[in-house]
Amino acid sequence: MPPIHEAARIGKPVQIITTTDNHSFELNHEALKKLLLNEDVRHKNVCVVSVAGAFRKGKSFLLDFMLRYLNKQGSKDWLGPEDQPLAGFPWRGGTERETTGIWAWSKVFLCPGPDGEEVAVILMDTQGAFDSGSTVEECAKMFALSIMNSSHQVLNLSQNIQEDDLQHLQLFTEYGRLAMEEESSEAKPFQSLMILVRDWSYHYEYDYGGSGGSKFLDKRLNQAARHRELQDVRRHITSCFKRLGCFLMPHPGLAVANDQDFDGRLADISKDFKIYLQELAPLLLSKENLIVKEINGTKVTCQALLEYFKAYITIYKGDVLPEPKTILQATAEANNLAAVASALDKYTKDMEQVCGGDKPYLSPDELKKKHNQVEEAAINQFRKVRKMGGRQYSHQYEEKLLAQMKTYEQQYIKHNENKKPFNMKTILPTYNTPLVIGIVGGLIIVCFCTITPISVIRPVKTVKNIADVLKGIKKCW
Ligand SMILES: Nc1nc2c(ncn2[C@@H]2O[C@H](COP(=O)(O)OP(=O)(O)OP(=O)(O)O)[C@@H](O)[C@H]2O)c(=O)[nH]1
Ligand SMILES: [Mg+2]
Repeated sequence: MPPIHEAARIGKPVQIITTTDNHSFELNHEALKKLLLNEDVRHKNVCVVSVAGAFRKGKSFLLDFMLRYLNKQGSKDWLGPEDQPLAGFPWRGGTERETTGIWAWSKVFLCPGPDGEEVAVILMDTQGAFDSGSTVEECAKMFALSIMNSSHQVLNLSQNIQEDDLQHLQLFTEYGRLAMEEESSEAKPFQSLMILVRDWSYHYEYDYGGSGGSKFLDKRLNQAARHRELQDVRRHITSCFKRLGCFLMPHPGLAVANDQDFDGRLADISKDFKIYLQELAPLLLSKENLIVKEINGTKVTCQALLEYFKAYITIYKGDVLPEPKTILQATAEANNLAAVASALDKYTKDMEQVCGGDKPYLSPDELKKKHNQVEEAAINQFRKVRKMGGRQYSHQYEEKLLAQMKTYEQQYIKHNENKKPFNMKTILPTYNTPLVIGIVGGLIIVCFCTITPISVIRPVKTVKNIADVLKGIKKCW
């Protein structure tokens, strides 16, 4: 692994999904929470760029250039100095696989999105497919996890788009497509796929870059396939993605491919590769081309993405590939849970304004009134969000939201009680003043005259206790 230089200063790779010995997956919940629930990003819409494909084909290497682009916010000199080793997601030469599971860069980049809103951009690196240590099923699940959680999927291929590449893509995307069929047969389940062909050597037929890639892909997908099976593969792929593109990348030079001591410096990379890197990065990450993650037509925030990760890992953890119905169910569940989490966030934020730490004491009636308004606003927000699974299904989540807010309400009431002032001048206006004065006076006289038995006087020792007693009396009336 090359030394970590500039990239390490602004983050590090974190493994969010690990693979186990029995080809199952585990979510690194804490790491993902740290990444997605950070206050700066949790409410931002998210764009996830993920690179997947066969192992040992330069995926992590490419992502490290994407990191440079984001770090420099796409400025003219984003590629960096010629002699700087390439760092970030671990990459290396050799035959053995490097990346296992799914990794994300720990820094979420806030970038201007197409509508001018700030978008949280996450880079994701995935385990290479078809290495000798993984089963085809594991590869399918890994790809499905990557594609279901990303908005921009890059499929990294070597040299050409072969028929078996398309078939694998069909296998890997099948479950997502079927899952969405229940919702709307017209809907395309995934957003964007860019097929990135590395070491393209037929530039005399199709030029390097995006426009050559489009023509080539068009030819590959639309050429009259003789067999029905091949036509189905093509139909399937085009029905899965809202945006489908292809990019033809030149060979990076012999040092990159063969030299054991190559450390990623630009000086050792071919001129053409550098030219097309500068075309490729903005195609994925520039303001116009960032794609906000959407599920069922609703934009996904970082906070909501956490729910989707949790839901999808659960269904892909088992020994068998999940039924499409299960995926749909998991998506609907995550979708509703995300809406609950967001409504609860609104509730707590608004309640902080009402009776947070620095807010003055409120009378119980006042607190109740304000709480009800805040609660209603949170429920309205929950109802407004488009949710999967139908009304009846989402009703149970609304109930959960309500129950949670009731629990929080009790905490706010206690918190408010603790703020009850000791000062009589501030207590009095909250009660019926003449009545209070009368009763307090009476009680004091009673105490001092020691007419009342000691057991009654004892609890009325402090002004605070007196206020409590008054409250009790007031309630009785
Ligand atoms: N031929 C060729 N080699 C490349 C290219 N980009 C990077 N490499 C080299 O490919 C090797 C593997 O790079 P990685 O980025 O680790 O590949 P990976 O696909 O992430 O590999 P796994 O993590 O094992 O799946 C390194 O020696 C790179 O120098 C490319 O475009 N063409
Ligand atoms: Mg890798």
